[in-house]
Amino acid sequence: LSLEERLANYVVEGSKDGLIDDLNEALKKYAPLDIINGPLMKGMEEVGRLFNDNELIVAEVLQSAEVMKAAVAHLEPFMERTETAVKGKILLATVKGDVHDIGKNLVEIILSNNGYQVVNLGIKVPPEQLIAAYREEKPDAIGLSGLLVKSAQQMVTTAQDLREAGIEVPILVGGAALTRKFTHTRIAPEYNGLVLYAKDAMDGLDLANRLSD
Ligand code: B1M
Repeated sequence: LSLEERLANYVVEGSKDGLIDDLNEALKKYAPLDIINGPLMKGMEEVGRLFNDNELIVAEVLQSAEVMKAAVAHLEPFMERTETAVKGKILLATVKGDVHDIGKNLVEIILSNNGYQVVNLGIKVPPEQLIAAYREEKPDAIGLSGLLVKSAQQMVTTAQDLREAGIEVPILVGGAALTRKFTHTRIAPEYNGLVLYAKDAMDGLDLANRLSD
């Protein structure tokens, strides 16, 4: 197998045997983020497909998630970072009812490596908790992640609750269940501030930079 195929396979098989050596090998050729977005994401997509076809059980998907997390943790120190002063503070959360956090944590890494102070509230964060954290932290923006279809609807509810609490800072939304269209037609109308859709973590950084400029 090629190096790229092996990297995808670690994720699919949920195995860490040899992972670090191959990641180090890949770092000679690719930027850390390209390793994540390329072979590792390809593996995760395959996991999603197998899971969907009932060829994997949740416990196995969890193993795959562990491999992905270990890989991201290994690659993180090699990522580019800017030593600029804090560009802004961002509150980050996976929405209520949703446990998926690999994408959100990637967003945290990218933002914090690029001059943002990130307050990561974790997973299954209900609107009340977000509102309380907003009042305490006074962030410049709020980032919401969600991968389940029901999480897209939960973002609509969350936007409504934030609006009712008088919050108007920009909201950045992302995650597999979401589309730009859903963001603009369903979430944005429920909120008094900007609602921006990010297709991936780098896109999230671009949007945050545009807001802070
Ligand atoms: Co789940 N899961 N899962 N899962 N899981 C999906 C999402 C699913 C599509 C798999 C499938 O069936 N094909 C499916 C959703 C179906 C649907 O709603 N339509 C699904 C399901 C059904 C479930 C359960 C319900 C299964 C069950 O229990 N029967 C359950 C849900 C529990 C719950 O949330 N209440 C569940 C559980 C799990 C695990 C715990 C086993 C594990 C998560 C572990 C963890 O996160 N700690 C897991 C995993 C790993 C997946 C898949 C396979 C991979 C997700 C992932 O980590 N991708 C996923 C299938 C898939 O996506 N192919 C699947 C890698 C990650 C880097 O990508 O998070 O998409 P992602 O992030 C991307 C972008 O989306 C974006 O940037 C990242 C790339 O740079 N992004 C943002 C994300 N958030 C952003 C926020 C931003 C900006 C960009 O700004 C704020």
